[in-house]
Amino acid sequence: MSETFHIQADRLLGELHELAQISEHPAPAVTRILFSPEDLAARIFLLEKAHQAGFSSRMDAVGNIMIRMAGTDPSLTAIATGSHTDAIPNAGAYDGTVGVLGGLEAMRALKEAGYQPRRSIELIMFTAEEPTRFGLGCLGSRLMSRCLSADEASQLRDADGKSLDEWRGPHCTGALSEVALRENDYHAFIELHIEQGNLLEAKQLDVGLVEKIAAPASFRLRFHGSGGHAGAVLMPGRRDAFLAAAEVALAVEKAAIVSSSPDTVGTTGVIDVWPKAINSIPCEALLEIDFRDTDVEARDIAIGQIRQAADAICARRNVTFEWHCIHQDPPAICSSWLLDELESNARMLDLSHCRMVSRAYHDALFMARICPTVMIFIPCRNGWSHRPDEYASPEAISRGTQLLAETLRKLSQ
Ligand code: HGY
Ligand code: MN
Ligand code: MN
Repeated sequence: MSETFHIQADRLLGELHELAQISEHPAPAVTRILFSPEDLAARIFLLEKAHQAGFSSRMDAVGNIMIRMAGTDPSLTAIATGSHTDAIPNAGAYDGTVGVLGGLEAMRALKEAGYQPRRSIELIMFTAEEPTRFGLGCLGSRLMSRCLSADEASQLRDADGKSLDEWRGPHCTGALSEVALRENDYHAFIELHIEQGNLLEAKQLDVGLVEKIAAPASFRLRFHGSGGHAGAVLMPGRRDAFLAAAEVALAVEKAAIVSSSPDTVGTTGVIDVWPKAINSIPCEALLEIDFRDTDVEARDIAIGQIRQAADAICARRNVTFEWHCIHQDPPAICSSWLLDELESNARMLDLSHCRMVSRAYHDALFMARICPTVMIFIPCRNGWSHRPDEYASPEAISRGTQLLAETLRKLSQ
């Protein structure tokens, strides 16, 4: 294929490396929590690169950043691409950033090749794809797609009780209600992302074309027992809140293992106890549970089993608990015509590929509610992600970016 544009892999890899240094924790770990100094610095980093390339930018009331390569026909809706730059504690350098900086590189390469789109091309850096600050992931894309109302967003509080409005106040202007987009405000949305699994590496394929994004759910459980002196209170009759929580965490694992679907996964990633004293029986305990499947029926049956197990465990232990659903989302089915488009471009670029599911969630899960959406996956070493040794090769990143650029070029003509 004659090169109609040139992806400058060195420039892209250099920027990924530069961005990875903007972190609350020392390299190779990457930590960038919503509206932290590191998150704000990453936003400035991206905007500087975008403005250097001659693109315009705007930011909405929750901090979603839109970077635009203007098209010649303003009556046409834009083609969008994008992902996130925020990162959970002790994460890696490629989750989300490949989609943001790869999208920027795709737009720059097209511009430098003298390409003039009819439809504008818009790169979106979504606010808070990770759930770390408020316990809810995809905050920016949920508000955009109206899966979260402005009122619900305003009620969010972080672990210290600080609200979203307090956090966004110094950095964003406007009402949260203005973030919502209308159906088909975008012609299509394409997200480039590392696979965060090892299928592509195992099959030695260049790219994955995502046809379905798993249905994520998460819950917060608070347990109430009675405390007491670790030495003086004999075992019979104890109401140990932590041990009830511990049994429920094992019930989460069991429900995922016995599920009829091989894609059911359950994780208890957050646990806390009070008063957290070695010689005091825990009177309170907290669990935060992440539970998913590509099959939403199988997921919800398993969640029902966890609920029943929690009722039985707490009744037996004479402990009470509250079950708070943080979110329980349906899966996203990606656009068939966009998948066909990606497939023909992958063939034309001689990229080996397969159609696959995404077990991680992404902003694409919510963009799919408001416009035709698809994802491009690239392989990452051993499928590792959300850990400092997360790694995608320069070749993989460059190939994924090339497919994205070609697809953006074709769709914006
Ligand atoms: O948890 C996820 O699937 C995403 O990485 N936030
Ligand atoms: Mn992630
Ligand atoms: Mn991600």
